[in-house]
Amino acid sequence: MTQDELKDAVAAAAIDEITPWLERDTVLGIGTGSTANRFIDRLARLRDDFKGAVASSEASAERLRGHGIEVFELNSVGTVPFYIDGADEVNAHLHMIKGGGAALTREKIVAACAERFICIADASKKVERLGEFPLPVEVIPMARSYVARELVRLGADPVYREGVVTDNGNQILDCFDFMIDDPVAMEARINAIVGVVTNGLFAARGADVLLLGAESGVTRLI
Ligand code: ABF
Repeated sequence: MTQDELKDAVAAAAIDEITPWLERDTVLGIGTGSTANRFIDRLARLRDDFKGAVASSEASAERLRGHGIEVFELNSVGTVPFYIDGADEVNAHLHMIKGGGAALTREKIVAACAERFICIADASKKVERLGEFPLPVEVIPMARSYVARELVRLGADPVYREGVVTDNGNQILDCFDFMIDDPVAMEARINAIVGVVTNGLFAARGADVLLLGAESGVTRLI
């Protein structure tokens, strides 16, 4: 199977996971990226079975609307029963690195408001230790150099993602050569640097369910 077929398989598994719980007033939290896009495309077939969605990026919001799915502001919704999103890396504790698509802050906000976070990923994303994928950190533009120096003190090699402005008008530093032994502690430590909006470690609030696609089929990990 190709990586795209694996992404499609986990998107289908996520549809099966949520379908029994959909009600007319259900608003779903929807993530960003190519795996989430496949989920959105499949969700379109169920659009009359639920109320709508909150999206973690403008790109996903546009895709949802394109399928006739109503998109709501998170502030008008409160909590969502499910947040379905991909990841760049995920470990056995269902801690993740996310934000390769620069949507990490909105993803973390919607995840915080979700009763259940369903992570959908192909097997290439599963790792023993987080950090091979460069950890993204969203920063307030005027703080970029200061935050970069603080990240060096933590052992990272931060690189400015040039030309990228987040949906919140901020910038991204990607931390290379930064293997992470304690994701919960490191998430808090980076977030405590003045000028950091958030970082791509999703550990304090990890996933509740991981649907992992491999040649042998989709495995459900909790
Ligand atoms: C989002 O999309 C991100 O947090 C992560 O960066 C990315 C995963 O993308 P893909 O599904 O395209 O691999 O979920």
